[in-house]
Amino acid sequence: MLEKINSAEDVKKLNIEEQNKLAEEIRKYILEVVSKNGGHLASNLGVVELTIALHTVFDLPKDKIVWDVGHQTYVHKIITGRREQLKTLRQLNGISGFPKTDESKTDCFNTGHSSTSISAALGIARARDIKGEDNNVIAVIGDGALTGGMALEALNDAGFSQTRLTVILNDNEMSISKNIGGISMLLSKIRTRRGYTKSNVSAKNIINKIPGIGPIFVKIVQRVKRSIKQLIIPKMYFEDIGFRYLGPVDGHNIEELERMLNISKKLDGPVLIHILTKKGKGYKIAEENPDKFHGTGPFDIETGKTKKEKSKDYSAVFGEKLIELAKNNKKIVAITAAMRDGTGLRKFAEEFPDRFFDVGIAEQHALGLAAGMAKEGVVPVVSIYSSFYQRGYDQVIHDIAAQNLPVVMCVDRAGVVGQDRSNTSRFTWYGIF
Ligand SMILES: Cc1ncc(C[n+]2csc(CCOP(=O)(O)OP(=O)(O)O)c2C)c(N)n1
Repeated sequence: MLEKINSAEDVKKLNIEEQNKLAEEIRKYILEVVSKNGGHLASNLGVVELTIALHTVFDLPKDKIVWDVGHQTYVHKIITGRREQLKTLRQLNGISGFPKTDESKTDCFNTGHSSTSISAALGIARARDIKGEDNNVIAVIGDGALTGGMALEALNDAGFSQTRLTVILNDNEMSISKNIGGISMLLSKIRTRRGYTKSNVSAKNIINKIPGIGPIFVKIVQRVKRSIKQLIIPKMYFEDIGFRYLGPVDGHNIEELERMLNISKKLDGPVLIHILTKKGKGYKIAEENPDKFHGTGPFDIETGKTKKEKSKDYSAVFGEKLIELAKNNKKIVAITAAMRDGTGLRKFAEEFPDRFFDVGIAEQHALGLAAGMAKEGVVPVVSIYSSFYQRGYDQVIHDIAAQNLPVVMCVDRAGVVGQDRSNTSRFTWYGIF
C-alpha cells in the first residue's frame, strides 16, 4: 500500500481499515530506514496515526502544520511525496530530518529548537486573519517541548487573544528522558482522571438499569458531579487560560483522532487537543527504551544493538570528572535542560540525586537558576549543547557575566555535529570559546 502513497490525496482516499494498514507499513519502513542510517526513531513511531489523521482532515499547503522541534516529521515527509528521499536521511546532501520550507510546500515553517511551534502558528493564524483568509493552522507540540518558556508564553497570548488555532499536545510522558516538572504533573493528573471517567461510565450504565429510580438517580449524580468537576478537573487549566480543551484522546486511534480534528475545525478560537501516545509505538525494543531510541545511530532491528558501539566521548569524560570533583566538594551541583544523558550527566544524577537539577527544556531558566545558586556560594555546573545555548544568551550576559558570578558553563557538542541538518548550525559557540 505504501508504494501507492505519493501525496496526501492518496491517504484521504483510504478507509479507516486501510489507513490502519498503512500505519503499520509506515512503521516498518521508518524502522528499516533508521536502522540503516540512524535518526529519530521513537518520536516518529509515536505519531504515525496522528500524521495520517492530520493529512486526512486538513489540506496542505493551504492549511498549515507547524511541527515543534520537527524531529517527528518522517511520517509527514513520507506522505507528502518524499518516501524514497527518506532513504537519504543523515547522508551527505540527503533529505533533512526536520521540516524545511525549501524542501516542500507542505513544510510551512522550519523548526529544530524546541518550543517554537505555538508562537509560529499563532503568527501564521494572525497573518491569515489580517489577510482575510480562512485556512486552518495547527501546532503539534510534545509534552517535553511544552516545558519550554516560549511555548508557555505563546499559550498565554493565544488563549487571551482568542485567535482561531489548533494546538495538538502529543503527550507520551517523555521528553528525551522522562518528562519532569509541574506541567508534566498536571498532564499526569488528567490521564488519571481519564481512568476515573471511564469507570464512571460503566457505573452509570449499571445504575441506569435499576427500574424506577435508576435514571433519576443518575441525573442527580451527574448534576453534582458537574459542579465538583469545575473545581477539581485539572484540564480546566487550559480552559482557564482561554483554550477549548478536547481530550484526552487515544493518539493511536485514527478514527477518534479524525473525529476530534474535525470538531476542532468547526470551533472558533484556540483549541487544544490532548492526545496520548506511546513513544516508540510498534517496535517493542524502542517502547521499552524510548530514551535510547529518541535519536539513534544505525542498529540491528532484531536485537536493538547499535552497530557501532560508541567509544568514550567528551561528554562521558566530563560526567566522570564532575563526579570525582563533586565527591570532594559538596557545593558542586549539576544542571541540565532536559539533556541528562546527552551531556553525560546520568551517572552524576544517580550518585547525587539531591545535587542534580533537570529543569526541562528551559535553557534560560537553567542559567538564571545557576546565577542564583552561585550568588549564594553554591558551585553550579551547567551543561548545554552549543546550539541550545542561544536560548540563554541574555542570562549568560545579564544574570551571570554582568554580575561576575562564578557559574561553570560547559558547552557540549561545541563543534560541527554532522548527523542532523537542522535549521541551526551546531557550531555557534565554537568561535566564542
Ligand atoms: C531549545 C532546545 N533544547 C533542547 C533540545 C533537544 N531536544 C530535542 S527533542 C527533545 C525532547 C522533546 O520532547 P517532546 O516535545 O515531548 O517530543 P517527543 O520526542 O517526546 O515526541 C529535546 C530535549 C531542542 N531541540 N531544543
